[in-house]
Amino acid sequence: MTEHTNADRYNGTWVVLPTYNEAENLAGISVAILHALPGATLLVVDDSSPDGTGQLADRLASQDARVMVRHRAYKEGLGKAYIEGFGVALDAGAAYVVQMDADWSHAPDYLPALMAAIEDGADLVIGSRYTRGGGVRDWGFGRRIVSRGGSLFARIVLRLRPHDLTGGFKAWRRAALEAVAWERVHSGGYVFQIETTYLATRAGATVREVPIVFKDREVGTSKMSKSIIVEALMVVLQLRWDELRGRGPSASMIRTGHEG
Ligand SMILES: Nc1nc2c(ncn2[C@@H]2O[C@H](COP(=O)(O)OP(=O)(O)OP(=O)(O)O)[C@@H](O)[C@H]2O)c(=O)[nH]1
Ligand SMILES: [Mg+2]
Repeated sequence: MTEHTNADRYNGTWVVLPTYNEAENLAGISVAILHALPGATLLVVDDSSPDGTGQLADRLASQDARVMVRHRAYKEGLGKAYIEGFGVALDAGAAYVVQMDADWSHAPDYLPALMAAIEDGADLVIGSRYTRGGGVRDWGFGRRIVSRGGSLFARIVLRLRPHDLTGGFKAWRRAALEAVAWERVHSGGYVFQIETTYLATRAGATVREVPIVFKDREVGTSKMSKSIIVEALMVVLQLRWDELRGRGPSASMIRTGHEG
């Protein structure tokens, strides 16, 4: 049994944080993330935000060796940013990878709870609004219906167990990330979260939910739109359709061994 100093705790864990115009949130959220997971690496993936988030990230990186930055030339949506960030983390040897939003919707206080479930053997942990103890704050009726309805729809159509399939606060064991058939991902915003949990599940990952209370962004503007919702519904139906016609992802069981 090795002694952990607090500073080493969560060594090998990478937190991938995609940003687009989060200059008002980035400094604070970075401190909070590294306070929650002191030995972790924080990778900011910025799509050339016009508000200077990328330069701010560079400054943070120059002040703290745990912070890294990946600059992307164009805004290509959350999914693409995540795929690139996951690749960087895996190439660097990450044992665990966390994904979360930079707008304080995903409270960094929950990070140790997500990591505890991973350390307990889960391959993928979902910070879940729709499991006992979870919830949402500051959302109107419409947004609640869309989010809950979207999760329920995907859950039924794709026959998945988790209750929150649209949330983006997740922790991955390396083997689970490696098992996802990334070439099948449509890479959109909202639907990316459904697809990755679906693909991990079909690859044999053990998925667990940990309750979180989700807070709406206070700074910046919301990007939710009708077209995003329609895209999500269509993609979910397409995934099931492909499966029924024998064109689903191959059931490559992952062998994690839970060596942890
Ligand atoms: N790199 C990158 N990050 C993005 C992009 N779109 C969104 N993000 C980031 O992804 C995270 C989630 O995006 P949000 O805009 O909060 O999406 P949301 O939570 O569905 O919508 P609201 O919070 O209601 O605006 C935030 O950290 C954003 O800054 C993108 O195209 N590229
Ligand atoms: Mg948000």
